This record gives sequence, structure tokens and C-alpha cells, in this order.
Amino acid sequence: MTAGNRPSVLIIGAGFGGIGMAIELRRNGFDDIAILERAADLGGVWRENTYPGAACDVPSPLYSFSFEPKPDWPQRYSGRESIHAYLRGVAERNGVFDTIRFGAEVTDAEFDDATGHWTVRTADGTARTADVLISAVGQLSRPALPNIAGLDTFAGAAFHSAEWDHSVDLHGKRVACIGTGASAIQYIPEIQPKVEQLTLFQRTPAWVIPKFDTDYSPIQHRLFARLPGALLVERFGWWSIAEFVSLGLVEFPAIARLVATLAERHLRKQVADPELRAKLTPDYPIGCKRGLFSNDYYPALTQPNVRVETTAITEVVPQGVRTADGTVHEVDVIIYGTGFKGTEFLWPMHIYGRGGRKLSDVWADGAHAYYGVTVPEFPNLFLVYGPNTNLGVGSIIYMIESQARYIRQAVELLGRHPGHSLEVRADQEARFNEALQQRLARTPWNFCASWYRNAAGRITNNWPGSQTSYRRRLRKLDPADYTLTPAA
Ligand code: N01
Repeated sequence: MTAGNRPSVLIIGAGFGGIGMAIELRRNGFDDIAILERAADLGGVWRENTYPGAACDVPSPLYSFSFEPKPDWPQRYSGRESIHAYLRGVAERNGVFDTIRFGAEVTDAEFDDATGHWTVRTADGTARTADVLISAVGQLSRPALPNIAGLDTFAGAAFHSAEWDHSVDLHGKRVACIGTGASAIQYIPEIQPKVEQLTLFQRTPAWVIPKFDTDYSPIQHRLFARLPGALLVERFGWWSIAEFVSLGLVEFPAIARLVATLAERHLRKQVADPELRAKLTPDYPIGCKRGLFSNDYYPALTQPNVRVETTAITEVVPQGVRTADGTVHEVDVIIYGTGFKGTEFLWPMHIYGRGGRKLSDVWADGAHAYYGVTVPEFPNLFLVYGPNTNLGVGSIIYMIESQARYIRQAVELLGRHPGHSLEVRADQEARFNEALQQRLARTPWNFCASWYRNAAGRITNNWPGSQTSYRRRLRKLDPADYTLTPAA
């Protein structure tokens, strides 16, 4: 415990979660903070995902910190460069950039029952200790390659969307794109005009919703700068839409049907060919997978150099991709838009709690945590964007702020009890989790496979409600939910 009973804190990850957490602590007088970041730059997914067209499909006035509104977003749905630059600026202006230790990849962390400290080791062999450990590694930081035979045999260039190989010139190439998620629908319209032939291997069609995008004009920038209330109105508008649509997840399915109608009309309007339209029509409830927003995805798929292949892939061979009908689709490049290891929380770090208990063992059947933030038997450990905190609709930054405020209260509580460790009560977490599972059972996420569910079908990633219902519940930490234990 540092001077003035201010616990020392180590944060893992310098994305929106880690930076938001550090700022919340800094603003409340905690100075002994370090952020351990494996890469050479901050930014998390906005640093890693450099694929063409990478942008956020949540409007920027909402996808930004409440305490750092930005009047000059170039577009309503800003590109990754703008978002990355915004996060850097926020970190610098709020005095947390200098707390980042770059190139520090955490491999394992261990709680010491005797001292009540965490010892955190990084890949270079360095060990650091702190009173509190906060993981802010996100849910989508580890790309997943598909489980398809023969991936290594392909003779051409192949890469994952989150590890885009910019040295590969796609002009005039035959390209196979595997996957039709939020990443693919952003880069397919960008690469389609360049390539000779694009074969899109679609296992499941997506629900695609029109994107009400706009470039903000210089007049709007001036207005937002001079009248901050105007930007707040825009933020409030998008927040309200997210709140309304999220009601469609559990309470009012009619709202989900309304959004589905919008998506169906979008498909009808943009795709005239009935055969292609049939291929692109989802046969599962909207919201089950993440809803996608695009105005240029369908038009790209109607171009003469694009083929949507729905026959299942059986293997990758040196010349290309073989499908179940025996056809070998010869290509020069394969792009895997196949998502992330989203259900493997905190993987591949080894985290040991009280009595050497391993977090991956506790989570063997699926990750769970009290409001996604804290786990019994792992004292003084907190998670930002942990299990069941992802949203079907809304802004993750809003969720991150809710968590940061709650975790800051936990750190303050700990500070008031020097020499103690703080741990959520197991019965409290179990009760919370039971209620959560009951509510999750009523969501559309049960009706298809997605990165929201683990191999056993358990929904480990999503919060079954609105961003505001989550915030309300985390507003005030109740010390009765926790036990304080004196160090041995
Ligand atoms: O990945 P995904 P993503 N054979 O997991 C297919 C966030 N994000 O990178 O649906 C054939 O959504 C798989 O098929 P299926 C956002 O939260 C945000 O696109 O399982 N296909 C699916 O089509 C998003 O949800 C933004 O049948 C295979 C695709 O690969 C999350 O990141 C932008 C396959 C994977 O889709 C992940 O999106 C981009 C196989 N063996 C991303 N294995 C914003 O704008 C997998 N697939 C904020």
C-alpha cells in the first residue's frame, strides 16, 4: 500500500479499457499506476485492425468517452485512424500516457495470500508487484483461424483480417474471403474494385442494416465546438436509439422484428438477383449474431467479379479452397475474416488466485464474473470488459466507463482497509450468475453459433440488457457484496 493508503495498481492493456481505467483512478488521486502493454503503441483493436475500410459501426459521438467529447469527428462512423488518434490524445491530455510500459506482455500473475499482493510477470522475465491487478485485455484481441484442414498447405498469400498483410498487392488477384462478420463487410467493398475475382465463402448470411452515415461539415465542427450541447444532443440521440433497440433483445421482440424489416428492405433494395438475394437472406432471428451496418456491402456482392459461394469448405489445398461438391476454387490470396477467440477470456495469461487457484480452471465451463468485473477467490483482481459485458447494441466505451467507476470504488474501499484484500462473496456471485443465465436463456443469442457463446453453447460474452441497465447496477459498490481479509 503506497502513501496515504492509496493502493498500487497494475493494469494490463492500453486499449480503451486500460486507458479509461487509468484515467478514472488518476482523477481520483491514485498515482501509483502502471499500464502493461504488449505492443509498442496503445490502441488495442484500433491499433491491430488495419484492414482496408476499418471503422467503427457505432456512431463516434457515442463511441467516445463522456468526459472527452470530440467536436471534430470527420464522420459519424469514424475510421480507425481517427479513433486511434483520439485515444492517444485522451491518454496524453489526461496524464496517463506516461504510465504505459510498452513491450510488456503479461504471461502470468499470482496472488500472494501472505502479503495480499499480486506478482505479475512479463515475457521478458520482469516481475512487478502491486496491491491491485486490473485486466483490460478486451474480448477480441486474439485472432482465430478457422478449423479447416490444410490451411498450411496453401501456396499463395494468406492472412487474418486482424493481421492484414499490406505487402500483398491485391490488384488483379483472385481472392478468397472466408467469413461474413463485421470485419469482412467493411473490407470486402474496399478490395472488390481492385481484385480480378473475389470468391466470398459464406457459411451464414448476416443481417445487414442501413448505415445512416454522414461526413460532418466544417460548419458542424464549429457548431459542436462552440455549442457543446449540440454534440451532446447527437450523443443522446444515438444513446436513445441503442436503448430502444436493446429492449428488443428480451422485453419487446416487436422492436427486433421492426429492425429485421428494415434489414429485409435494405437487401431487397440493394440486391435485384433473386438467387443472390436468397443466398444472402438469414434464416435465424436478428440479433442472434451481431447486427451489421453497411451501405456498400451488398452492392459490392452484386459486381460481376464477385461470387458468393455457400457450399461448405472441406479443405484448403495448395491451389485454393476445396468445397464439399469437390470443386477446387483456385485463388492467389486467402483472407480469413474468421473472428477472434472471444470466449477465451484473459487467454493465454496464467492467473493464480487465492491458494494457487487457476482462473482457467475456475472458468473451465465458461467464464463468469460478478457483473463481469470480479471473481471469487481472486482478491484484488478486477476485469474491464470481462465476461457478459459485451453489448448486442450500444457503445462498449459506455460500459467501460461504468466498470471503471465501479472498480475505482473497490480500490478506494481497499485503501480504507490497509493490509486487507478484497474479494467478492462466492454466494453473491453465484446468485448473480444464476439470474443472469435465466435472462440469457430468453435472448436471441441462443438460436445460432457466434463468438458470444463457447463450445458448450454457454453465452459468456454478452450482457442481456441495455448499457444503461448495466450502469445503474454498477453505480454504487455495496461493501456487503465483498469480504475483506487481513493478509496472513
Ligand atoms: O468476426 P465474426 P469479425 N468456415 O466472429 C466465419 C467486432 N468488430 O472479425 O457465422 C467458414 O463476427 C463465420 O461464419 P459463421 C464486433 O463485435 C467491430 O467479423 O460462424 N466460415 C463468420 O461469418 C464483431 O462481432 C467492428 O457461420 C467461418 C466469420 O467467419 C467482432 O469484432 C468492426 C469459419 C467470423 O465473424 C468480430 O467480427 C469489426 C469456417 N470454418 C469487428 N469459421 C466495429 O465496427 C468462422 N467463419 C465496432
